[in-house]
Amino acid sequence: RHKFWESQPVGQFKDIGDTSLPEGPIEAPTPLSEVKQEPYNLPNPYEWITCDMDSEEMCIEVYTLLTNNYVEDDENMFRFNYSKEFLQWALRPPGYFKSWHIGVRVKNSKKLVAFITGIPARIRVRDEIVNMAEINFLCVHKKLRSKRLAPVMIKEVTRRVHLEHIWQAAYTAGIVLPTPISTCQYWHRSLNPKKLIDVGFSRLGARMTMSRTIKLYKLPDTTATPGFRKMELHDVPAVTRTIRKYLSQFIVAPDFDDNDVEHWLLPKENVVDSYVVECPETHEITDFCSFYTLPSSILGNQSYSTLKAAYSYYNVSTKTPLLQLMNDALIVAKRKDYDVFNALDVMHNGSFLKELKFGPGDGKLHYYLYNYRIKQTLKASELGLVLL
Ligand code: MYA
Ligand code: JJ1
Repeated sequence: RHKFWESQPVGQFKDIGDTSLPEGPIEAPTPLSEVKQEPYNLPNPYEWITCDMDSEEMCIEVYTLLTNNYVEDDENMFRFNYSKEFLQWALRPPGYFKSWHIGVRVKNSKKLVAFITGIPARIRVRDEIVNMAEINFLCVHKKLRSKRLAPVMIKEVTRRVHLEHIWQAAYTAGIVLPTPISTCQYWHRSLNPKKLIDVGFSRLGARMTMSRTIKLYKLPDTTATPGFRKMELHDVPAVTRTIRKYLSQFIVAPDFDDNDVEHWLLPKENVVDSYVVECPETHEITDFCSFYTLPSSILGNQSYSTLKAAYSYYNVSTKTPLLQLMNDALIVAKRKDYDVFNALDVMHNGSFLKELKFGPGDGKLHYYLYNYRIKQTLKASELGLVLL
């Protein structure tokens, strides 16, 4: 059934429930001298390239490939439309390796036809901090599908990750592969219900009119929490302390330091938005919330071409109730003209989704680890990790 994945060091379906298998690495690190020194062979018309994401031209090529060929919903109505600025941010975190930004192009025409990326991350699994690669943006041009290019790309990124002495990886996918450590549900909170209904993203509920629907999703113009403000550079140490402590309760979570927090959480226009709650008396940072911007192209609609979506990222509440904090996040997203606010049921998100009028979507997201076994499938609420 899974010729490729059955050959890889990942949890296998046949081993589910086998409690005799230990947690941790599935295979030991290969001696570096045994890591293949040359790239894997590609079918003849194609060649490998390393994508220089500092280059505006390269960035445009990658952006164009993904805009036309990346992830769609199950009815092919929407396609993720990551911006160039977003891709540069996502692919150049502290300590990134250019060699992990891998393209495949046609030798003759030089056209970019496939892409896969890795970035380094320290991920804690229970009480072990593991150096991993986060693998994302795997994409093969629509005209080259089902030719078994993806396994070659995955093997090539694995080889280049191994060359940096890293033996584990984390990734997410909308499809079931051998085997998820956890399965999450997407939830959606309408901010602009009329547009969402017009483009087929959502439907008018039973016994609902458009005007009742618009009223249902109305939000205040201003946030409710005293001291709620945009995160600034000087907040980095306090945010790092708050978020580290908060993430320590989850079974799988990133191990963020100040540099990571500066990169991943400092606001970047149209890429990532972050807010802190600064206690008006003590000036302590007590709470934090963030979302990233990932529009989708609307395929074949006469009136609209893009859906502006905010995706819940890391949220921490120590004083402000999470419900109130997230309502304030919805208010700022609405004010910034987002059409919808999306969230997974990870961390404590389950505690506010229904009350804040999120509804379950038709998409699921499966989380995976490469070369690291976890004994039991985790609940979404045990995950403290959000990939882009
Ligand atoms: S998830 C986003 C994936 N991208 C898309 O969905 C965009 C639209 N789709 C496409 O571009 C293509 O359909 C892709 C497959 C490229 C996805 N993850 O070449 P094929 C397996 C892993 O004939 P194609 C993301 O980016 C499939 O089960 N494997 O298929 C995270 C089959 O193997 P097996 C996948 O449709 C990526 C084989 O590929 C996925 O032309 C994490 C078929 O190959 C998938 N999403 O191309 C990658 N889709 O026979 C793993 C299909 O065994 C990283 N397949 O079932 C692993 C860690 C590596 C680093 C390790 C370091 C130590
Ligand atoms: O966005 C998604 N679904 C939407 C649109 C569905 C369109 C028809 N298929 C959805 N809308 C309902 C919203 C409604 C609002 C009012 C309250 C009730 C709900 O359900 C889905 C997620 O649900 N997204 C996708 O399918 C995109 C792919 C998801 C897998 C992502 C893989 C990522 C790879 C990462 O590396």
